[in-house]
Amino acid sequence: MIDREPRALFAQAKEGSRTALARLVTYVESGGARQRESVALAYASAPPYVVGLTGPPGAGKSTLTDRLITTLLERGRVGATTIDQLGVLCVDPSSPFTGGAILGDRIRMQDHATNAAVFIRSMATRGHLGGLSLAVPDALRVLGAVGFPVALVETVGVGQMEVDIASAADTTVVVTNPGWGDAMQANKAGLLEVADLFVINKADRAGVRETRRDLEQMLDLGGARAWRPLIVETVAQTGQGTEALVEAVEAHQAYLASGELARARERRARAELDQVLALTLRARVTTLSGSEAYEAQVRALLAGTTDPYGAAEALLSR
Ligand SMILES: Nc1nc2c(ncn2[C@@H]2O[C@H](COP(=O)(O)OP(=O)(O)O)[C@@H](O)[C@H]2O)c(=O)[nH]1
Ligand SMILES: [Mg+2]
Repeated sequence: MIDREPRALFAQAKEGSRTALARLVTYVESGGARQRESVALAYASAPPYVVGLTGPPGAGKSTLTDRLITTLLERGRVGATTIDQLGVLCVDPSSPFTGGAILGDRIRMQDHATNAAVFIRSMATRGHLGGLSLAVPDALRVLGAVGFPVALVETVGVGQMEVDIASAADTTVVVTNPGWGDAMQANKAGLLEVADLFVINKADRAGVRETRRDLEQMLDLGGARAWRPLIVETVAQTGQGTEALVEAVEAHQAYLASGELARARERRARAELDQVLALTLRARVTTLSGSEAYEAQVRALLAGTTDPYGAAEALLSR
């Protein structure tokens, strides 16, 4: 019997119940009291190490994720982190329900779907407060709390939201293809900034050297920084380069271990708190503006007995 209460679900999920885990992820997606309770329980445990993959549709993210799952489980570790099970979130911000892109991803990862060591979950917008940009980090914390040491997040698309979600990872992998130089210019601001690693996937095609050169040039233009993103060539279809990608993840993880991981997580904690604060305040405004007290302030404004600032202060101090 699968429980409905978050606390019991966490206990079941820790014992290996994927149904219980799936229900917890549904709770954090859907909002409401169960979401609040699930999130509170999840944040009491350490987060997993998160590797995010982003890049344009068709770049090969899902195929590469599929390869990464195999390689990571075979190796059984990434850096100092032991991997006995792996959580994978496939995120599609543009889709209000489980749509075509994610269906394709699931088919590509189907071999792993029956593997007890792998939990694969699609997430799409459910329209609750904050939507996916909060639900994804919350779901990652749920994975951490039930014992997943490492999680992968694949986001579909290249909009700002996709970039935000993928870059909320400890290691962000931007997946490109040969000949992507021009598109890269267009996305420069968003993707260059968030990339810890670049993958030139479909390296079986022409133009790899030029793309690498373009990427190197853009990194040069970015000036000196503590971590210079590594560029890895892969052929996800055959698995070529997957080991090299895992080694690049390990190199970045080793760099983070010097204290940067804690600083990056602090930055993300602040950003998430800001986001929740803003959403909570906006929700409060919506509630207030439907209230009788609000109508009283409107009448006072029209009567000239208050001003908008005084009216707002009066409403907020209630
Ligand atoms: N030639 C070639 N095709 C690839 C490679 N990796 C993926 N593909 C193909 O590219 C298409 C899109 O891959 P998919 O993983 O769904 O891309 P996503 O949208 O980024 O998740 C599929 O038809 C894959 O078979 C590769 O390394 N070389
Ligand atoms: Mg995909």
